[in-house]
Amino acid sequence: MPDNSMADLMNGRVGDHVLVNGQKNPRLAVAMGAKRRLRLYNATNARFLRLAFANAAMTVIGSDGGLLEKPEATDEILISPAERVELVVAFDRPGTASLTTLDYDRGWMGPGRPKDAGLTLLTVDVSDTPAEGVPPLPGRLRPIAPLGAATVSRRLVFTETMAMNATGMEMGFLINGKAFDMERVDIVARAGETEFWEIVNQADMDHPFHVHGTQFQVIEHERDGKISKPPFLAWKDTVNVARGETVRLKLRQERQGPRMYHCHILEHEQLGMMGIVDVQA
Ligand SMILES: [Cu+2]
Repeated sequence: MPDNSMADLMNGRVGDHVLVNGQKNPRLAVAMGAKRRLRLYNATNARFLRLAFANAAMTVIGSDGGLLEKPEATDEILISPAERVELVVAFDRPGTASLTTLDYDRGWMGPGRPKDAGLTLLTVDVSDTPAEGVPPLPGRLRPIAPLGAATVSRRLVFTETMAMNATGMEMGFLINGKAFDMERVDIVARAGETEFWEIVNQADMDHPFHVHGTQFQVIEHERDGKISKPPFLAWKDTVNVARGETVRLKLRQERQGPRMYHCHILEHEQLGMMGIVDVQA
């Protein structure tokens, strides 16, 4: 494997191909009218996947933390590195259906921005023999109780730094002005307490924020003064914080002990964008 280039260090290493279960554009055969439950996990290091299904209908049924309250039909989904989404895809038209990528600008720095659009990740051959006994999706999947009032508010500000040193340009990715330190506890939290976290991305590129030990509920996104709410309540442990965006969420840690929160792009985390939360009794 060649060493990371400067573009890899800045953007996170993207690689040359997107594979599905280790294969390049694998094929699946289904009968017309069949439904398939697909659990998508963006296990790439640094590739943002904005996905559509040509010739098939997608319904989101789950997120990072399991089922939603009810199925939600959608035309496209964005999954940042480490995010998951669970779909039911209906193949109602004979012919070829394919999972493809759309363009997404995550604030690529420098030259060499990969072509994100027009990749075919999975091809499905839909026969003209109708499928039999396909059950409808249930209207309700499970209840999700909203996390109640928070007793603590925290603000995490993401920034980037660039400096010249003897060997060239050096990037830094910081949270509240600090690079990660294994010996430093950044946040002390109480087990069982609901907290409000505001993740402010003042950097020039998107950062998928991930926290260990629990699942959170995104309350809202704010960008250019415009506030938007997520289309549905969901449990998540990773959320993309777009450049210039603020994401507000609620979370509760139940298990005691120290653990990490970080940007899920490996190079960003290695270059500083990580902190330690210590959960105490
Ligand atoms: Cu990042």
